[in-house]
Amino acid sequence: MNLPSEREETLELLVDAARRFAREVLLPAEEIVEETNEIPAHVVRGMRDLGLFGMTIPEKYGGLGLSMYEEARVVMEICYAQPAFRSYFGTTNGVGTLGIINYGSEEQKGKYLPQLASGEMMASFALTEPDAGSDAASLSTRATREGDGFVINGTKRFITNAIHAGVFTVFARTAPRDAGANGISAFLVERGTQGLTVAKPYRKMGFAGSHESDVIFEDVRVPASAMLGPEGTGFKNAMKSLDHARLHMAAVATGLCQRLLDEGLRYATERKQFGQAIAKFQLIQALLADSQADAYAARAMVERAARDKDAGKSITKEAACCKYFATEAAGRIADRMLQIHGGNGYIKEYAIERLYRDVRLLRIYEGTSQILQLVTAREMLREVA
Ligand code: COS
Repeated sequence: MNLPSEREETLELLVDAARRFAREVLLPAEEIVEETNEIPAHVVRGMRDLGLFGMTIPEKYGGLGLSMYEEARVVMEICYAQPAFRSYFGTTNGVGTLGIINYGSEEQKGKYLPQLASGEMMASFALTEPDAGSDAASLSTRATREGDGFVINGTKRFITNAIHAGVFTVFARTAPRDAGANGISAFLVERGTQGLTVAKPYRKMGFAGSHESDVIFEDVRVPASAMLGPEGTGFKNAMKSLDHARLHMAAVATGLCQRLLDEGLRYATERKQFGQAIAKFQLIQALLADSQADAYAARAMVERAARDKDAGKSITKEAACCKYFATEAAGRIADRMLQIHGGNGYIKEYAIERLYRDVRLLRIYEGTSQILQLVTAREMLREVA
Protein backbone atom coordinates (compact mmCIF):
# COMPACT_ATOMS: atom_id res chain seq x y z
CA MET A 1 0.00 0.00 0.00
CA ASN A 2 1.26 3.48 -0.86
CA LEU A 3 1.39 5.74 2.17
CA PRO A 4 0.17 9.31 1.53
CA SER A 5 2.94 11.87 1.23
CA GLU A 6 3.13 14.79 3.63
CA ARG A 7 1.76 17.05 0.89
CA GLU A 8 -1.24 14.76 0.34
CA GLU A 9 -1.95 14.71 4.07
CA THR A 10 -1.78 18.52 4.21
CA LEU A 11 -4.16 18.70 1.26
CA GLU A 12 -6.68 16.44 2.96
CA LEU A 13 -6.52 18.63 6.08
CA LEU A 14 -7.12 21.73 3.94
CA VAL A 15 -9.98 20.08 2.03
CA ASP A 16 -11.53 19.04 5.32
CA ALA A 17 -11.19 22.59 6.69
CA ALA A 18 -12.77 23.99 3.50
CA ARG A 19 -15.64 21.48 3.80
CA ARG A 20 -16.30 22.49 7.41
CA PHE A 21 -16.04 26.21 6.54
CA ALA A 22 -18.56 25.79 3.70
CA ARG A 23 -21.05 23.85 5.80
CA GLU A 24 -20.66 25.61 9.15
CA VAL A 25 -20.01 29.21 8.09
CA LEU A 26 -21.09 29.71 4.47
CA LEU A 27 -24.38 27.79 4.36
CA PRO A 28 -25.85 29.64 7.37
CA ALA A 29 -24.84 32.96 5.75
CA GLU A 30 -26.54 32.33 2.39
CA GLU A 31 -29.84 33.95 3.31
CA ILE A 32 -28.06 36.99 4.77
CA VAL A 33 -26.14 37.45 1.51
CA GLU A 34 -29.35 37.13 -0.49
CA GLU A 35 -31.01 39.84 1.61
CA THR A 36 -28.11 42.27 1.94
CA ASN A 37 -26.20 41.61 -1.32
CA GLU A 38 -23.01 41.69 0.77
CA ILE A 39 -20.62 39.03 2.03
CA PRO A 40 -20.60 39.39 5.85
CA ALA A 41 -17.37 40.49 7.53
CA HIS A 42 -17.05 37.28 9.58
CA VAL A 43 -17.13 35.26 6.33
CA VAL A 44 -14.39 37.40 4.77
CA ARG A 45 -12.30 36.95 7.92
CA GLY A 46 -12.81 33.20 7.68
CA MET A 47 -11.72 33.20 4.02
CA ARG A 48 -8.55 35.08 4.97
CA ASP A 49 -7.82 32.71 7.84
CA LEU A 50 -8.13 29.72 5.50
CA GLY A 51 -5.74 31.38 3.03
CA LEU A 52 -8.32 31.36 0.22
CA PHE A 53 -7.21 34.72 -1.22
CA GLY A 54 -3.75 33.33 -1.84
CA MET A 55 -4.52 29.77 -2.94
CA THR A 56 -2.77 30.11 -6.30
CA ILE A 57 -0.07 32.54 -5.18
CA PRO A 58 3.37 30.94 -4.65
CA GLU A 59 4.43 30.37 -1.05
CA LYS A 60 7.41 32.66 -1.62
CA TYR A 61 4.93 35.57 -1.76
CA GLY A 62 2.80 34.43 1.17
CA GLY A 63 0.27 32.29 -0.69
CA LEU A 64 -0.57 28.62 -0.32
CA GLY A 65 1.02 27.76 -3.68
CA LEU A 66 -1.56 25.09 -4.43
CA SER A 67 -1.29 22.95 -7.53
CA MET A 68 -4.27 22.94 -9.93
CA TYR A 69 -5.49 19.64 -8.53
CA GLU A 70 -5.25 20.93 -4.97
CA GLU A 71 -6.99 24.18 -5.90
CA ALA A 72 -9.80 22.27 -7.63
CA ARG A 73 -10.36 20.05 -4.58
CA VAL A 74 -10.63 23.06 -2.25
CA VAL A 75 -12.89 24.97 -4.64
CA MET A 76 -15.28 22.01 -4.98
CA GLU A 77 -15.75 22.09 -1.19
CA ILE A 78 -16.24 25.86 -0.95
CA CYS A 79 -18.73 25.76 -3.82
CA TYR A 80 -21.01 23.45 -1.93
CA ALA A 81 -22.26 26.87 -0.80
CA GLN A 82 -23.68 29.42 -3.22
CA PRO A 83 -21.10 30.49 -5.78
CA ALA A 84 -20.94 34.20 -4.90
CA PHE A 85 -18.83 33.37 -1.82
CA ARG A 86 -16.11 32.04 -4.11
CA SER A 87 -16.42 35.08 -6.37
CA TYR A 88 -15.36 37.26 -3.46
CA PHE A 89 -11.88 35.76 -3.36
CA GLY A 90 -11.99 34.28 -6.88
CA THR A 91 -10.60 37.21 -8.84
CA THR A 92 -7.80 37.75 -6.33
CA ASN A 93 -6.46 34.22 -6.54
CA GLY A 94 -7.66 33.78 -10.13
CA VAL A 95 -7.80 35.98 -13.22
CA GLY A 96 -6.86 39.16 -11.32
CA THR A 97 -3.60 37.62 -10.13
CA LEU A 98 -2.63 34.87 -12.57
CA GLY A 99 -1.29 37.42 -15.07
CA ILE A 100 1.04 38.82 -12.40
CA ILE A 101 2.24 35.32 -11.50
CA ASN A 102 2.77 34.31 -15.13
CA TYR A 103 4.05 37.57 -16.62
CA GLY A 104 5.00 39.90 -13.76
CA SER A 105 8.50 41.23 -13.12
CA GLU A 106 10.08 40.41 -9.77
CA GLU A 107 9.32 43.98 -8.69
CA GLN A 108 5.61 43.68 -9.63
CA LYS A 109 5.31 40.32 -7.91
CA GLY A 110 7.01 41.60 -4.75
CA LYS A 111 4.82 44.70 -4.69
CA TYR A 112 1.41 43.08 -5.18
CA LEU A 113 1.40 39.35 -4.47
CA PRO A 114 1.99 39.43 -0.67
CA GLN A 115 -0.88 41.90 -0.14
CA LEU A 116 -3.13 39.90 -2.46
CA ALA A 117 -2.26 36.60 -0.80
CA SER A 118 -3.24 37.92 2.62
CA GLY A 119 -6.49 39.41 1.31
CA GLU A 120 -5.43 42.93 2.38
CA MET A 121 -5.74 43.95 -1.26
CA MET A 122 -8.07 42.52 -3.89
CA ALA A 123 -7.54 42.24 -7.63
CA SER A 124 -9.77 42.48 -10.71
CA PHE A 125 -9.39 41.42 -14.33
CA ALA A 126 -10.48 44.09 -16.81
CA LEU A 127 -10.83 42.49 -20.24
CA THR A 128 -14.51 42.63 -21.30
CA GLU A 129 -15.88 45.81 -22.86
CA PRO A 130 -19.36 46.92 -23.94
CA ASP A 131 -18.57 45.86 -27.54
CA ALA A 132 -15.95 43.17 -26.87
CA GLY A 133 -17.35 40.17 -24.97
CA SER A 134 -16.82 36.79 -26.65
CA ASP A 135 -14.69 38.53 -29.27
CA ALA A 136 -12.20 39.67 -26.67
CA ALA A 137 -9.48 40.52 -29.21
CA SER A 138 -11.69 43.27 -30.67
CA LEU A 139 -11.35 45.39 -27.52
CA SER A 140 -10.92 49.11 -28.08
CA THR A 141 -9.46 50.44 -24.82
CA ARG A 142 -6.27 52.20 -25.84
CA ALA A 143 -2.98 52.84 -24.03
CA THR A 144 -1.05 55.58 -25.82
CA ARG A 145 2.61 56.14 -25.12
CA GLU A 146 3.21 59.61 -23.65
CA GLY A 147 6.55 60.67 -22.19
CA ASP A 148 7.88 57.82 -20.04
CA GLY A 149 4.50 56.20 -19.55
CA PHE A 150 1.08 55.45 -21.07
CA VAL A 151 -2.31 57.14 -21.06
CA ILE A 152 -5.27 54.74 -20.94
CA ASN A 153 -8.75 55.51 -22.29
CA GLY A 154 -11.73 53.18 -22.56
CA THR A 155 -14.52 51.38 -20.73
CA LYS A 156 -14.49 47.88 -19.26
CA ARG A 157 -17.72 46.04 -18.48
CA PHE A 158 -18.92 43.47 -15.90
CA ILE A 159 -15.70 43.68 -13.90
CA THR A 160 -16.12 41.40 -10.90
CA ASN A 161 -14.99 42.85 -7.56
CA ALA A 162 -14.13 46.21 -9.17
CA ILE A 163 -15.68 47.96 -6.17
CA HIS A 164 -13.22 46.15 -3.86
CA ALA A 165 -10.13 45.92 -6.05
CA GLY A 166 -6.87 47.68 -5.18
CA VAL A 167 -5.29 46.68 -8.48
CA PHE A 168 -6.71 45.96 -11.94
CA THR A 169 -5.10 43.95 -14.73
CA VAL A 170 -6.21 46.04 -17.69
CA PHE A 171 -5.98 44.97 -21.32
CA ALA A 172 -5.51 47.78 -23.83
CA ARG A 173 -4.34 48.36 -27.36
CA THR A 174 -0.81 49.69 -27.68
CA ALA A 175 -0.64 49.22 -31.48
CA PRO A 176 -2.98 50.10 -34.35
CA ARG A 177 -6.11 47.95 -34.66
CA ASP A 178 -4.72 46.01 -37.64
CA ALA A 179 -2.14 44.45 -35.30
CA GLY A 180 -5.13 42.43 -33.93
CA ALA A 181 -4.61 40.36 -30.79
CA ASN A 182 -0.86 40.99 -30.90
CA GLY A 183 -1.43 44.72 -30.49
CA ILE A 184 -2.89 44.25 -27.01
CA SER A 185 -0.81 44.80 -23.85
CA ALA A 186 -1.60 44.28 -20.18
CA PHE A 187 -1.17 46.92 -17.45
CA LEU A 188 -1.44 46.96 -13.69
CA VAL A 189 -3.50 49.97 -12.70
CA GLU A 190 -4.03 50.84 -9.05
CA ARG A 191 -7.29 52.00 -7.53
CA GLY A 192 -7.21 55.72 -6.88
CA THR A 193 -5.25 56.52 -10.02
CA GLN A 194 -6.63 59.77 -11.38
CA GLY A 195 -9.18 59.25 -14.17
CA LEU A 196 -10.21 55.73 -13.07
CA THR A 197 -13.88 55.45 -12.10
CA VAL A 198 -15.71 52.37 -10.85
CA ALA A 199 -19.42 52.58 -11.61
CA LYS A 200 -22.27 51.31 -9.44
CA PRO A 201 -22.58 47.51 -9.68
CA TYR A 202 -25.18 46.02 -12.02
CA ARG A 203 -28.38 44.54 -10.59
CA LYS A 204 -28.49 40.88 -11.58
CA MET A 205 -30.73 37.83 -11.81
CA GLY A 206 -28.74 35.95 -9.15
CA PHE A 207 -25.28 35.79 -7.57
CA ALA A 208 -26.17 38.17 -4.74
CA GLY A 209 -23.02 39.28 -2.93
CA SER A 210 -20.90 39.32 -6.07
CA HIS A 211 -20.50 42.75 -7.65
CA GLU A 212 -19.85 43.50 -11.32
CA SER A 213 -19.31 47.06 -12.50
CA ASP A 214 -18.13 49.10 -15.42
CA VAL A 215 -14.67 50.57 -14.96
CA ILE A 216 -14.04 53.77 -16.89
CA PHE A 217 -10.58 55.02 -17.84
CA GLU A 218 -10.36 58.69 -18.75
CA ASP A 219 -6.80 59.82 -19.46
CA VAL A 220 -5.45 57.45 -16.81
CA ARG A 221 -1.68 57.95 -16.67
CA VAL A 222 0.50 55.02 -15.69
CA PRO A 223 4.29 54.67 -15.70
CA ALA A 224 5.94 52.33 -18.24
CA SER A 225 6.70 50.01 -15.28
CA ALA A 226 2.93 49.32 -15.00
CA MET A 227 3.09 47.21 -18.16
CA LEU A 228 2.71 43.52 -17.38
CA GLY A 229 4.98 41.39 -19.56
CA PRO A 230 6.39 42.54 -22.90
CA GLU A 231 4.38 44.90 -25.10
CA GLY A 232 1.91 43.01 -27.32
CA THR A 233 1.61 39.94 -25.07
CA GLY A 234 -1.54 41.07 -23.25
CA PHE A 235 -3.96 38.86 -25.16
CA LYS A 236 -1.88 35.71 -24.63
CA ASN A 237 -1.62 36.64 -20.96
CA ALA A 238 -5.43 36.91 -20.79
CA MET A 239 -5.96 33.60 -22.60
CA LYS A 240 -3.45 31.78 -20.39
CA SER A 241 -5.21 33.11 -17.30
CA LEU A 242 -8.55 32.06 -18.76
CA ASP A 243 -7.34 28.49 -19.41
CA HIS A 244 -6.63 28.21 -15.69
CA ALA A 245 -9.79 30.08 -14.69
CA ARG A 246 -11.99 27.85 -16.85
CA LEU A 247 -10.73 24.76 -15.10
CA HIS A 248 -11.25 26.51 -11.77
CA MET A 249 -14.78 27.38 -12.89
CA ALA A 250 -15.42 23.75 -13.78
CA ALA A 251 -14.48 22.91 -10.18
CA VAL A 252 -16.94 25.58 -9.01
CA ALA A 253 -19.68 23.92 -11.06
CA THR A 254 -18.70 20.48 -9.75
CA GLY A 255 -19.06 21.62 -6.14
CA LEU A 256 -22.46 23.04 -6.97
CA CYS A 257 -23.55 19.83 -8.71
CA GLN A 258 -23.14 18.02 -5.39
CA ARG A 259 -25.06 20.69 -3.47
CA LEU A 260 -27.91 20.67 -5.98
CA LEU A 261 -28.08 16.88 -5.86
CA ASP A 262 -28.19 16.89 -2.07
CA GLU A 263 -31.01 19.48 -2.08
CA GLY A 264 -33.01 17.31 -4.49
CA LEU A 265 -32.28 14.07 -2.72
CA ARG A 266 -33.29 15.49 0.66
CA TYR A 267 -36.53 16.87 -0.69
CA ALA A 268 -37.35 13.64 -2.53
CA THR A 269 -36.93 11.56 0.62
CA GLU A 270 -38.88 13.98 2.85
CA ARG A 271 -41.76 14.90 0.57
CA LYS A 272 -44.66 12.44 0.61
CA GLN A 273 -47.29 12.09 -2.11
CA PHE A 274 -49.60 9.19 -2.92
CA GLY A 275 -48.81 7.82 0.53
CA GLN A 276 -45.03 7.55 0.18
CA ALA A 277 -41.81 9.55 -0.22
CA ILE A 278 -41.60 10.76 -3.83
CA ALA A 279 -38.07 9.26 -3.98
CA LYS A 280 -39.80 5.88 -4.24
CA PHE A 281 -41.17 6.78 -7.69
CA GLN A 282 -39.03 5.68 -10.59
CA LEU A 283 -39.53 8.87 -12.59
CA ILE A 284 -38.08 10.84 -9.67
CA GLN A 285 -35.28 8.27 -9.38
CA ALA A 286 -34.47 8.82 -13.06
CA LEU A 287 -33.99 12.55 -12.39
CA LEU A 288 -31.70 11.71 -9.47
CA ALA A 289 -29.72 9.07 -11.35
CA ASP A 290 -29.13 11.22 -14.44
CA SER A 291 -27.93 14.00 -12.16
CA GLN A 292 -25.63 11.72 -10.23
CA ALA A 293 -24.08 10.55 -13.50
CA ASP A 294 -23.56 14.17 -14.59
CA ALA A 295 -22.00 15.13 -11.25
CA TYR A 296 -19.72 12.12 -11.25
CA ALA A 297 -18.53 12.78 -14.82
CA ALA A 298 -17.89 16.47 -14.07
CA ARG A 299 -15.75 15.61 -11.05
CA ALA A 300 -13.77 12.96 -12.90
CA MET A 301 -13.06 15.32 -15.81
CA VAL A 302 -11.94 18.18 -13.60
CA GLU A 303 -9.64 16.01 -11.50
CA ARG A 304 -8.08 14.47 -14.61
CA ALA A 305 -7.53 17.80 -16.39
CA ALA A 306 -6.11 19.35 -13.22
CA ARG A 307 -3.60 16.51 -12.91
CA ASP A 308 -2.68 17.02 -16.59
CA LYS A 309 -2.06 20.73 -15.98
CA ASP A 310 0.10 19.92 -12.97
CA ALA A 311 2.08 17.52 -15.15
CA GLY A 312 2.90 20.47 -17.42
CA LYS A 313 0.54 19.60 -20.29
CA SER A 314 -1.24 22.31 -22.27
CA ILE A 315 -4.87 22.28 -21.13
CA THR A 316 -6.55 24.80 -23.43
CA LYS A 317 -8.83 22.13 -24.91
CA GLU A 318 -9.32 20.23 -21.65
CA ALA A 319 -10.16 23.34 -19.63
CA ALA A 320 -12.70 24.38 -22.26
CA CYS A 321 -14.25 20.87 -22.28
CA CYS A 322 -14.38 20.77 -18.49
CA LYS A 323 -15.98 24.18 -18.10
CA TYR A 324 -18.44 23.44 -20.86
CA PHE A 325 -19.46 20.05 -19.48
CA ALA A 326 -19.46 20.87 -15.76
CA THR A 327 -21.41 24.13 -16.06
CA GLU A 328 -23.95 22.60 -18.45
CA ALA A 329 -24.22 19.65 -16.05
CA ALA A 330 -24.86 22.03 -13.14
CA GLY A 331 -27.57 23.69 -15.24
CA ARG A 332 -29.21 20.36 -16.03
CA ILE A 333 -29.06 19.24 -12.40
CA ALA A 334 -30.46 22.54 -11.12
CA ASP A 335 -33.38 22.17 -13.52
CA ARG A 336 -34.08 18.56 -12.54
CA MET A 337 -33.78 19.22 -8.80
CA LEU A 338 -36.11 22.19 -9.07
CA GLN A 339 -38.55 19.92 -10.90
CA ILE A 340 -38.39 17.44 -8.02
CA HIS A 341 -39.35 20.28 -5.67
CA GLY A 342 -42.47 21.00 -7.76
CA GLY A 343 -44.18 24.26 -6.78
CA ASN A 344 -41.94 24.50 -3.72
CA GLY A 345 -38.96 24.86 -6.06
CA TYR A 346 -40.38 28.07 -7.43
CA ILE A 347 -40.72 29.92 -4.14
CA LYS A 348 -38.02 31.64 -2.16
CA GLU A 349 -38.44 29.48 0.95
CA TYR A 350 -36.33 26.76 -0.66
CA ALA A 351 -32.63 27.14 -1.52
CA ILE A 352 -33.12 25.52 -4.92
CA GLU A 353 -34.88 28.65 -6.25
CA ARG A 354 -31.79 30.76 -5.51
CA LEU A 355 -29.27 28.14 -6.65
CA TYR A 356 -31.13 27.70 -9.94
CA ARG A 357 -30.69 31.42 -10.68
CA ASP A 358 -27.07 31.41 -9.50
CA VAL A 359 -25.90 28.51 -11.67
CA ARG A 360 -27.32 30.11 -14.81
CA LEU A 361 -24.39 32.52 -14.86
CA LEU A 362 -21.80 29.74 -14.95
CA ARG A 363 -22.61 28.96 -18.60
CA ILE A 364 -21.95 32.57 -19.55
CA TYR A 365 -18.97 34.05 -17.75
CA GLU A 366 -15.27 33.24 -18.32
CA GLY A 367 -16.28 31.93 -21.75
CA THR A 368 -19.82 31.08 -22.85
CA SER A 369 -20.60 27.44 -23.59
CA GLN A 370 -20.53 28.32 -27.28
CA ILE A 371 -17.04 29.88 -27.08
CA LEU A 372 -15.85 26.80 -25.20
CA GLN A 373 -17.23 24.54 -27.93
CA LEU A 374 -15.40 26.71 -30.44
CA VAL A 375 -12.12 26.54 -28.49
CA THR A 376 -12.44 22.76 -28.12
CA ALA A 377 -13.11 22.18 -31.82
CA ARG A 378 -10.34 24.56 -32.86
CA GLU A 379 -7.82 22.73 -30.72
CA MET A 380 -9.01 19.37 -32.09
CA LEU A 381 -8.60 20.58 -35.67
CA ARG A 382 -5.18 22.03 -34.86
CA GLU A 383 -4.08 18.63 -33.55
CA VAL A 384 -4.93 16.89 -36.82
CA ALA A 385 -3.74 19.66 -39.18
N1 COS B 1 -3.03 30.40 -24.48
C1 COS B 1 -2.01 31.14 -25.03
N2 COS B 1 -2.14 31.84 -26.20
C2 COS B 1 -3.34 31.78 -26.81
C3 COS B 1 -4.43 31.05 -26.29
C4 COS B 1 -4.23 30.33 -25.10
N3 COS B 1 -5.22 29.60 -24.55
N4 COS B 1 -5.48 31.19 -27.12
C5 COS B 1 -5.08 31.99 -28.12
N5 COS B 1 -3.79 32.35 -27.92
C6 COS B 1 -2.95 33.17 -28.80
C7 COS B 1 -2.95 32.58 -30.22
O1 COS B 1 -1.91 31.60 -30.35
C8 COS B 1 -2.69 33.80 -31.07
O2 COS B 1 -1.32 34.12 -31.05
P1 COS B 1 -0.43 34.17 -32.43
O3 COS B 1 -1.10 35.23 -33.28
O4 COS B 1 0.92 34.55 -31.97
O5 COS B 1 -0.56 32.80 -33.01
C9 COS B 1 -3.42 34.91 -30.33
O6 COS B 1 -3.53 34.48 -28.96
C10 COS B 1 -4.79 35.19 -30.89
O7 COS B 1 -5.52 34.01 -30.79
P2 COS B 1 -6.74 33.67 -31.71
O8 COS B 1 -6.38 33.99 -33.13
O9 COS B 1 -7.16 32.29 -31.41
O10 COS B 1 -7.85 34.73 -31.23
P3 COS B 1 -9.35 34.84 -31.66
O11 COS B 1 -9.68 36.27 -31.58
O12 COS B 1 -9.64 34.11 -32.91
O13 COS B 1 -10.22 34.01 -30.57
C11 COS B 1 -11.14 33.39 -28.45
C12 COS B 1 -9.95 33.86 -29.30
C13 COS B 1 -12.49 33.39 -29.11
C14 COS B 1 -10.79 31.98 -28.00
C15 COS B 1 -11.07 34.38 -27.29
O14 COS B 1 -11.42 35.67 -27.76
C16 COS B 1 -11.95 34.02 -26.14
O15 COS B 1 -11.58 33.17 -25.33
N6 COS B 1 -13.10 34.72 -25.99
C17 COS B 1 -13.92 34.61 -24.83
C18 COS B 1 -13.48 35.64 -23.85
C19 COS B 1 -13.96 35.32 -22.49
O16 COS B 1 -13.88 34.20 -22.02
N7 COS B 1 -14.46 36.31 -21.80
C20 COS B 1 -14.97 36.11 -20.49
C21 COS B 1 -14.80 37.30 -19.68
S1 COS B 1 -13.24 37.49 -19.03
S2 COS B 1 -13.51 36.84 -17.19
